[in-house]
Amino acid sequence: MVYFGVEFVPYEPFWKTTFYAIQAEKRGFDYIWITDHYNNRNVYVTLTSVALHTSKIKLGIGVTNPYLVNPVLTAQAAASINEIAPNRVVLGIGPGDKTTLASLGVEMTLPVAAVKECVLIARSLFQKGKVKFEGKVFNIPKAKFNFKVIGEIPIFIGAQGPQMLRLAAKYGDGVLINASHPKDVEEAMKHIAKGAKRAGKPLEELEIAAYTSLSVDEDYEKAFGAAARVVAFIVAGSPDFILERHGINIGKVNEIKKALGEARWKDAFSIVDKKMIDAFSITGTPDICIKKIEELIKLGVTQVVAGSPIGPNVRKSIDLFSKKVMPNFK
Ligand code: F42
Repeated sequence: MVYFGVEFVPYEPFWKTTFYAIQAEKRGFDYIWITDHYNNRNVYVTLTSVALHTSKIKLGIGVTNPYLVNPVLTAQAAASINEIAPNRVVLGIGPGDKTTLASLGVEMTLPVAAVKECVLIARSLFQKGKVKFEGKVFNIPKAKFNFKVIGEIPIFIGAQGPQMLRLAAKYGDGVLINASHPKDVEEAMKHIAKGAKRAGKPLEELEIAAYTSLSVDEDYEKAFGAAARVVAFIVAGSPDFILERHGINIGKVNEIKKALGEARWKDAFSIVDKKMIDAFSITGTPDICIKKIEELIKLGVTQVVAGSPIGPNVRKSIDLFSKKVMPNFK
C-alpha cells in the first residue's frame, strides 16, 4: 500500500490553495503538505482554511523548523489545527532552509540537535500536554497546555544529510526525503536503515515519503517547461557531490546560478536540460511518471508526494495524476 501526497507552496492566495486541496481530497490523495517559508503565506493559516474545507485528507506541515518558531509554539499551532481536524494533522520538522534563515539573520547552529529536541518537545506536549526540557539548544523549564490534545499527531522529519536521515529514522514517525531520483532515494534509504537499526526500530514502523518535484502532462514538452522553472532552483541549491552523482554539467549549473542571481529567470530556465530534469524531478507523461514512481516504491518508499510544480496547469495535472497515475498503485 502506498500513499499519495501533494505539496502546495502557498505563494498563491489562501483560497486558491484551499481550492486545490479540496480537489486533491476529492481525487483520492491521502496527504496535503504545505511548505513553510516566511516569504509565502503562513503555513498554519493556510492549513486552517484547508482543514475547514476538507474532511479526511491528512494535513501536513511540510516542514517547519526550530529556529524561527519555538518548538512549544509549533506544537501549540499543530495541536490547535488538530482540534479543527482531529487525527488529520501531521507535523513536519526540518532544520530549515539555510539561505532563507540567513536572510533573516538567523544562524543554523547544531541542526541535528535542534531538530531532535524540537521533536521531543512537541511529542511530549502532544502526549502529556506538558514538557520540561533541558537540551543543547532548548531549555524549557516548565510548559503546560491549558487544553487537551485530541488523538495523535505524528511527527515527520524532513531530511537530506546522512546525520539528519539517521535521526529521522530514530525519532520520527516518518521521514520526508527531499528527492525525486531513485539514486538519491537509494542513498537516503541506507542511512534511514542504519538509523532505524541503531534505534532497534523495525523499518516498517516508519513512513518513508519521497518529497518529489513532479510535473505531469500528456504533452512532454509542456511538463518539461513547467518543471524547468523549479528544477533551475534545485540545481542551483544542490551540493556538488549530488550534481556529480547525476553527471550534471557544472558549467551549466554556474550559468544557471548567475542568471538566477541577476533575476534573468527565462535565461536560467532555458539552460535546464533533460539530465537535470530527470535527476531532480519526476517529469513527463503519466506513463513516464508511473515508471519512476515504481522504482521509488521498490526502494521502500511508502508515500509519494507530488511536489511543485505538479504540472503546467495545477488543477488539470492533479486530475491527470489521479486518473492515470494513482490507480496503478491503489
Ligand atoms: N525547508 C524549509 O525551510 N521549508 C520547507 O517547507 C521545507 C520543506 C521540506 C520538505 C521535505 C524535506 O525533506 C525538506 C524540506 N525543507 C524545507 C528543507 C529542510 O528544512 C532542510 O533544509 C533540508 O532537508 C536539508 O537539511 P539536511 O537534512 O541536509 O540537514 C542539514 C542541516 C545538513 O547539513 N545535515 C548534515 C547531515 O549529515 O545531516 C550535517 C549536519 C551537521 O551540521 N552536523 C553537525 C556536525 O558537526 O557534523 C552536528 C550538528 C549537531 O546538531 O550536533
